[in-house]
Amino acid sequence: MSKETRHAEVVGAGFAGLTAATVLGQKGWTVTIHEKSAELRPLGAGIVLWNNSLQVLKAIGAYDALEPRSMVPPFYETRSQNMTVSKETFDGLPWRSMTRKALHEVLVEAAAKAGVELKVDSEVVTADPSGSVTLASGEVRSADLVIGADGVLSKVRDSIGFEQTRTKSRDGITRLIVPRNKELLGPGEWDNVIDFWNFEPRVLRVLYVPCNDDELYIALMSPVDDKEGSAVPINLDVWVENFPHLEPILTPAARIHGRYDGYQTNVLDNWTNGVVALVGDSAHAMCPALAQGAGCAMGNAYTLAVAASTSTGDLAADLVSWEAQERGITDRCQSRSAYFAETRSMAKGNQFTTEMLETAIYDPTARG
Ligand code: FAD
Ligand code: 3HM
Repeated sequence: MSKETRHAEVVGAGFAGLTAATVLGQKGWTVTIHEKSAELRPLGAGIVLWNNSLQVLKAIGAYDALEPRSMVPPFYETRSQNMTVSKETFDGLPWRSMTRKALHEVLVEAAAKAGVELKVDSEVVTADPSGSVTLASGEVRSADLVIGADGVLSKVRDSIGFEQTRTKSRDGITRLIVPRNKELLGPGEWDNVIDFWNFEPRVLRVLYVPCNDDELYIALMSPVDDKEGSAVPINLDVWVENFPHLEPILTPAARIHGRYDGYQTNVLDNWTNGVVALVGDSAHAMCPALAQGAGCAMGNAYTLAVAASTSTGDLAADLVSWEAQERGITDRCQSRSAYFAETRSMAKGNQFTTEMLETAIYDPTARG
């Protein structure tokens, strides 16, 4: 088949699916994305992106739209029992914070501009390694390439039977967007990301991430077996008792229902089978400590689409080579994030060493 006529079916309009589809569309493929939800919208609240995914956004032409909708906090500060233990700037390495809504909207815009067909209310129930997907409606659609970007509960992955090891952590988090309320918080460096860790009288953590002038992302971490700490809507008494200085942002947080997610790590034996490739949380769900789940999803989606587009012969073999190229850096990111989740050692501060920033520093677009 000539390059111009190649077609991809992409399952899932999250950060991974939208990135892969945009790159393929820009490279002349016809692309259809299937999104099972009735509307295009992101899961979750706020997000931090680093150099790796910011380079991807630049390469696909989506960065300029995101820049004014995001910010660069002056410091990534870590506090233990409200005492500052570190204030990191990563030696000038690019990073930005934003709402997931802003990131999702610029990616949807980029995909539409690249000519991608976006179908909502379109659930894929199975995929076949020879290059087809079956929808919940019963329709079967064929493609040169099928991308399973359908998240941690991937049906593409599970219908094909990829082998995986799933590890659950003892902690989890409730993520919410609330008003900045800076003036109510009193004097302080409230434009910083501030990672507030308490171990006494109980393990509770508030990750404070300003996203823009008006919106603040807060992630409230507690052990899975702490029923009060993990309750949604949040138990205001418990959180204010432990973080009294944060009352102005905890009070509005208690009015939102929210969702508590336990951390988990999924490691697959393979990310590809035939002309089906998995990317994002379907392939490599990870603990969020290094804030790289979406970063790896977008980086790997970009390189996957480039590898498929430059393939002139055996696409299945070229997908295997793509996995070999990206696997090491993603595996190491997964295990480092799992280590931080397990040991809770990010509370010590200064944890973003050069080694821990390996994925953040990586530029997936420099591969060609
Ligand atoms: P998803 O975002 O899950 O998207 C999958 C899409 O597929 C969804 O739209 C879904 O509706 C759709 N879908 C599912 N099944 C089907 C089907 N059968 N048919 C059709 N459509 C389907 N990462 C970062 O980089 N930085 C951070 O700061 C960060 N913070 C995080 C904080 C927490 C608490 C957690 C839990 C994760 C965090 N992550 C972060 C990780 C990041 O959110 C995920 O890795 C990322 O969203 C994965 O994107 P995805 O596109 O693979 O999957
Ligand atoms: C941005 C970010 N960083 C870390 C975590 C975590 O360790 O739970 C969550 C986040 O959203």
